[in-house]
Amino acid sequence: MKDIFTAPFVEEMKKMTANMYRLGWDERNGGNISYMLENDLVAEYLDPTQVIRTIPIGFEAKSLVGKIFIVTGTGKYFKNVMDDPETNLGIIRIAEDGCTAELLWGYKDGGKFTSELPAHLMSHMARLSVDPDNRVVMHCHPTYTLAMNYVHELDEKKFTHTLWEMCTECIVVFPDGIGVLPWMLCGTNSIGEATAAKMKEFRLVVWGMHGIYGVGKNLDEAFGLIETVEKAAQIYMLTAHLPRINTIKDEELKELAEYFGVKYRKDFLNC
Ligand code: 2HA
Ligand code: ZN
Repeated sequence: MKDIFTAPFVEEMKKMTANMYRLGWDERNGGNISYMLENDLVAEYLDPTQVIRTIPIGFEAKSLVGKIFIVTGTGKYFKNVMDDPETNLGIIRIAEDGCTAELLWGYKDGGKFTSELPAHLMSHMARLSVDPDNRVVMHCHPTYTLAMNYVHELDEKKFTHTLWEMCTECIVVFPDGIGVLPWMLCGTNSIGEATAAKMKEFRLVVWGMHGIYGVGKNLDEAFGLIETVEKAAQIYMLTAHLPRINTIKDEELKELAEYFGVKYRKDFLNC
């Protein structure tokens, strides 16, 4: 058996959480990540018959039975993952009943997965139904995106359109746009269900006045989506109070999307 501390997925989670912490997107215990792992790869590092303990997940994740995820811990700080991954992360497998998580490694201090596990697992289920390659769900509190929530209408078309106008690459990176939820109580199955419903259509979902969710086939892809939104939101917040002299026009956004061959939300443009 190989040493779990050298596993590529543990290494990736350490680097990603440290990076996101340094960007200021994950203050205190803010943010959470779940990353679906290849069962065969996990078996090189952990004995899959050795379950440390079981933890109820609070709903039924039938289509994820047998799937293994590495997930950030509840109340844990992204800042601390690098130095102590075994306390701040856990590796769980969804048990046969679909309602229980079997802990295979981590949460060493008796802890458990993020309080946002419903939103994560329900989003995994929704994304897998439209994209079988999806593996990552990422949530964080990026500063400018959050700031923008207070001064911009929380309307999917308008929010996406404004961000598309802020950087030339935006419509190419997230042509499918951004889903937007109003403020809702976090940590609940209800916000999980609402997020998952949006995830059938979008790879990015803003939680009004809270943060953002991004998904992808790997950590880089989910991060890259959020990073691009955050950059555009930063440009917006740096310019929103100033007279706008120039903008990327709708015909130009269309030209970009067509040149790069991306399937974009035509109904989010005004032409
Ligand atoms: O886990 O970000 O949404 C802390 C949060 C809750
Ligand atoms: Zn949050």
